[in-house]
Amino acid sequence: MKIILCAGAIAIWATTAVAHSPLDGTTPTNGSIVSEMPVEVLMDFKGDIRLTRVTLSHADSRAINVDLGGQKTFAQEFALPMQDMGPGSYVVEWRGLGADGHALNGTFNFTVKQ
Ligand SMILES: [Cu+2]
Repeated sequence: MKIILCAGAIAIWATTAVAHSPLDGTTPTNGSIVSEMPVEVLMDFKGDIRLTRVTLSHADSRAINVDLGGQKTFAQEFALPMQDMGPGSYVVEWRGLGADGHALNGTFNFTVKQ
């Protein structure tokens, strides 16, 4: 009985997290191909969030931490500095805390042309 209750609780939590779908848009947009590496990536959320960790990875190199500027307040829009690691595919992975206390996370990617 206890196990069934736990599974139910996890299912509800997962549904809630997905329902938030917190990221409204990014620049560059998810999956886009750009001609050169952007100096900054813009992230626009549907509600206030506090980013706790953002990493940038490229090809086979190790993910690097993106500077969050020591932000301590909740906001809806972020401009985060990027590092040019050459042409190819980049993945931005982010983690944060929603204003209601839920942990949120996601990824988006873009490709810099050869
Ligand atoms: Cu929530």
